[in-house]
Amino acid sequence: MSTQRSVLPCLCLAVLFSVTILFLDGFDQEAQAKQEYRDAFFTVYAGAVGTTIETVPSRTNHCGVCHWRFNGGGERNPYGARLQEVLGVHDTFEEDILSIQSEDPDSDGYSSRSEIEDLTPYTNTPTFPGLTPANVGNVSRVDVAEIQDHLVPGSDTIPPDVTVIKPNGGETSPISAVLTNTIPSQTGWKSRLIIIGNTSGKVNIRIAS
Ligand SMILES: [Ca+2]
Repeated sequence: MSTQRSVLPCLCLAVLFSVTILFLDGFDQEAQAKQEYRDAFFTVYAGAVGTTIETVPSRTNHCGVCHWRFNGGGERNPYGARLQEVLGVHDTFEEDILSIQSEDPDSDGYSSRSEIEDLTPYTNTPTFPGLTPANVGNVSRVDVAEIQDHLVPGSDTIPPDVTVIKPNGGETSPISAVLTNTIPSQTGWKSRLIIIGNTSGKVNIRIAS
């Protein structure tokens, strides 16, 4: 009896140890796989490295392209969920990623490729292909203020400051005359009426100044 009592705890510990090893091994494999997906994404979209969709001060080298939780793991956002559906379908992860880039999984009106690669005419791209103002409340482990301007492609909302150099007042010039402007962006703008004309007529242009 004494032998049985001493062997049983040993067996239990051995089983627990084996299960723990298997669990940790599985965890390591999952983490490695996710790192490979991340590496593949930023290989395909190398221009996005260093931008908000790749790293932010509150969570460097984050996993927010695919996961609600910016440190990775857990439920995926719409882009991550869609990518998960095609992972392994093609020969490489890069091809899996490219295969869905024309889709719009977060339904914000912009394809994932546009959100990630169209740097003009937008001023806030790359944007997250799986996040929108409507669902950004689901993210965690990140300072939302650092990402909220990079959810949907958009243009600069600060009107330009326009200085008209030619003509600069009173004189006439051909309608086809080219205005030379300096256009730094700043706040506190207002509209100004500028009249450009020749002997056959004139064109009124209202611009911001
Ligand atoms: Ca989108």
